[in-house]
Amino acid sequence: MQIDSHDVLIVIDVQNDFCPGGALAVPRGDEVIEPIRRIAPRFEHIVLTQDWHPAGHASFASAHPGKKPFESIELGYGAQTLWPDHCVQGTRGAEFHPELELTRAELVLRKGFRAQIDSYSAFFENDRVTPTGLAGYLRERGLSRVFLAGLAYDFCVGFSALDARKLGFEAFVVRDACRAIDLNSSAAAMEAQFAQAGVAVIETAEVLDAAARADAEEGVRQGLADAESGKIRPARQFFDAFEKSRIGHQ
Ligand code: VGL
Ligand code: ZN
Repeated sequence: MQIDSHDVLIVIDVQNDFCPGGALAVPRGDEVIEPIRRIAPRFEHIVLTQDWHPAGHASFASAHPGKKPFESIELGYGAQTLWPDHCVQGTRGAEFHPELELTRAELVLRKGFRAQIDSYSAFFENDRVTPTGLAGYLRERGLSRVFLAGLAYDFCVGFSALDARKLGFEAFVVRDACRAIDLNSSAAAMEAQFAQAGVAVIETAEVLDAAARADAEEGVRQGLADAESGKIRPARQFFDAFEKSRIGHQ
């Protein structure tokens, strides 16, 4: 696998509320930051998503009297899990984790801003028909392979990967750069769907190995080009010159 200019790293929802101490903390959610920062330099293109709800959002248990977080209800578009209030627009909880520091990101895509519809996927809201605009953005820029990392593996990362496949993108989930909520075995259920949809599950090491190989190949190519243009002398030439000088001195 080679990472090239058609690839984009999409970092999903690495926000304070999904990290330890946050309103909807994903267990060990902050552990995604280090691997994401390690792979990020390998990508020419980076997109961040930001869960971005108005106060009183329909996915909040607090908006439904008598309901508690992690219960499920029926909304106009089907079943919806209810969550604690989280990622409310303009709050500290909705901000990116301060250590993420991906200042190179080219797009910050906000989702979940419609009061009556939740949006797990970065491509479609939970009614499964309202687009976020991301597919058009990627297509217009010629970005055809998406690499996904962040929070949560079994919700926003997972649904984004499945939708990417539906929309004709190649999709790779970088598993060790994600953490799961794992509500009612949702992580295993999501992995079964990955297999069906053709979502590849990979590890950061595979991204880094691919990039290291590409760097080494580029180094060799550059070395040969420099030798050919006379910019550097290949080792063989030095060796021959050395041998000659030795013979001359015998
Ligand atoms: C998410 C639940 C509610 C996520 C967002 O980012 O996975 N999960 N809102
Ligand atoms: Zn949310």
